[in-house]
Amino acid sequence: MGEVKLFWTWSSPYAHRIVWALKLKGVEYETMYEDLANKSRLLLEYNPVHKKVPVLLHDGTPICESLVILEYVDDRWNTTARLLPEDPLARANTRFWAKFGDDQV
Ligand SMILES: N[C@@H](CCC(=O)N[C@@H](CS)C(=O)NCC(=O)O)C(=O)O
Repeated sequence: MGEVKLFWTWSSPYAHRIVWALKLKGVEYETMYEDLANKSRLLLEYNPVHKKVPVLLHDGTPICESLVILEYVDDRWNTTARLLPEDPLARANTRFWAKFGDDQV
C-alpha cells in the first residue's frame, strides 16, 4: 500500500472528499493538518502551483487537486469498490457533475 499522507484542514470540503474516498477504499493514511493562515513549508513544496489543500503524498510523491487525487485513489487502490462507474458514458456524466459542483463552490 505504501506510505500515504493527506495534507488537509478540517474546514475544506475538497479535503473531506479525499478522506471519504480513502475510508471507502480502506486505505490507511496519516493526517497532516494545515493552518491555511500559516502554511507549512511542506505544503508549499508539494503544491507549488496552487499552494492549497488537499495534497496526497504517496510514497513521497505529491498529487494535487482533489478531483485528480480522487481518480488517482480510484486507479491505485482498484481492488475494492470503484468510485467512478465502469461505463465510459456514466464516467463522463459523473465527471461533469463533479466539475459542476467544483465550479459552484
Ligand atoms: N481546486 C482545488 C481547490 C482546493 C482549495 O480551494 N483549497 C482551499 C481550502 S478549501 C485552500 O487550500 N485554500 C488556501 C488558499 O487559498 O490559500 C481542489 O479541488 O483541490
